[in-house]
Amino acid sequence: MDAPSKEDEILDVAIIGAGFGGLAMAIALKNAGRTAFRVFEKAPDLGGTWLFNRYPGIACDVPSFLYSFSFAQNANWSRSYSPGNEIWRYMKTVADDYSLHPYLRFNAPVSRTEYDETKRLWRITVSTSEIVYARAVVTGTGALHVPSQPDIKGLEDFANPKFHSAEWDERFDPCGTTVAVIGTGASAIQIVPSIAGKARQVYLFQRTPAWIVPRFDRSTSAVTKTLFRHMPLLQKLYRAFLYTHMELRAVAFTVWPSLMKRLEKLALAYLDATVHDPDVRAALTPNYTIGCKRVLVSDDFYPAMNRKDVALVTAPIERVGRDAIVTADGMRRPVDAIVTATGFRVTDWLPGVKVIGRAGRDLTAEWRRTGAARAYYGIAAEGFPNFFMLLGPNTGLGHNSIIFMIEAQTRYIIHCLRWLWSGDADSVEVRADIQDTFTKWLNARMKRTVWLTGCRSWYLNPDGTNSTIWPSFTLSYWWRTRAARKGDFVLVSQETSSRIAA
Ligand code: N01
Repeated sequence: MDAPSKEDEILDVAIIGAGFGGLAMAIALKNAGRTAFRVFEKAPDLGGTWLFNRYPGIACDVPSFLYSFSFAQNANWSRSYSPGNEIWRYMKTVADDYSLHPYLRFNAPVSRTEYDETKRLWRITVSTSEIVYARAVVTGTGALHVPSQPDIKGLEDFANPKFHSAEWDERFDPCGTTVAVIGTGASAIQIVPSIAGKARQVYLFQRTPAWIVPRFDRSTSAVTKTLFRHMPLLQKLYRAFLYTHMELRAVAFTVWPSLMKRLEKLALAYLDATVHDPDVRAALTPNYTIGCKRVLVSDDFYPAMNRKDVALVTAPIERVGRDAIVTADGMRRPVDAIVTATGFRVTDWLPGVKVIGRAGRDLTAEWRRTGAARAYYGIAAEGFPNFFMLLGPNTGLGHNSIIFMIEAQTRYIIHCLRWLWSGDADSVEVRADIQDTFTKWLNARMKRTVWLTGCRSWYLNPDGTNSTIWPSFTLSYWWRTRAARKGDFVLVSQETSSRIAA
């Protein structure tokens, strides 16, 4: 049971991506007693976001005791918000504990997956020419990994080191240098305090100020670790407390954004108490509803802004010279390195993978044409049988741990796959009318949320619609996806060879 199938067999499931999603799916398959699956990962190792993002100061903005699998809890988190490298090592340990390595294929980018309606199989192109067949495909490609580079005149010709936050050049030593950081999102506010004091000068180029609340990060005491190791129930209770605490925020995010005013007051009080210079304080004060962009958590970003060797630049960047940045006010600042902490191409779904479903339909091309990615609970799309997504459209979160969503999705997908395994069907595809009804509900629900209160954010498509965030409580997502309903799908069996609504 524990050995994977031979390479030339038809796979039960091909998983794309070995981040949190891909690992969770692999474990769910193993738990279901399936072994004929593979995880195809383009990188040389597992970890996804936590493999790629290696910049100084990286940590998750969700507490570690919650940002981890419910079934693989770790009593040894070093801090409430443990560093990125520790999260990556946790993922490696989970993969070891569940003996996933025989199922993982690294340096194996999937470039295309096409549904063969006659064979009812997915034909998957790995690298450029290897072909693999699978009955089902599950994508765990994540959203936050294709760097979004700013379109700034001259940036290409900058002669000194320059790199995106997610492509941190580990050979670069900031000591004694002048570093420009462009952007003030979650990545930038971790990078700036980490290099401040080492660099001779840091210039932080801000386009829009972020709402920032204190993180209250602290190291986990030896006593806590011992208690959690010996009393796992206690750790579960703590996790439940963290979950509930974060989940309650969904009331303000998704039902009554006006409740955000209280959080705004707290954030402003924190800004006032921490940043000394009134001009810098004013420049760091956002003018949109808190939560509209991701709320950032940090204990050391505002204190770093008090340093003499850290300067906030709010004048728009006009151009980059060979060794300097020139702003619209005519100022030229010579810099030794530029870090573009400018986010990710979040709304370019399934980057690098062409997904061709029934009748030659191209999933991402359709999404681009309609202006927004849509899928049933972000998991299944009409026209794409036996194809499932982890963290697909509208399943991102602004208020809680994404791993909760991943676990709900793997459970749902296993439900659907069981119809294939039991012989009830050879193909399973969400019904078009069910997906439409869901999309209408989602759009109506979204209107009430804080994400549509008027700001520019990576949550939104160019037309201002939101196809990234789940517009409600995670508890409601869990409840709605606790079991897949056959009635929501078209199940096709080989015997009849006809498409029948179950
Ligand atoms: O990216 P972002 P990020 N000129 O898109 C600015 C997760 N994450 O990598 O706001 C000048 O948030 C842009 O300005 P504006 C987390 O979910 C988590 O920081 O568009 N500036 C913005 O300030 C997070 O939300 C963690 O006006 C330009 C910044 O760049 C998500 O990843 C750590 C510009 C981009 O901010 C993305 O975070 C890291 C331009 N041309 C990431 N273009 C943790 O868990 C963009 N900007 C800790």
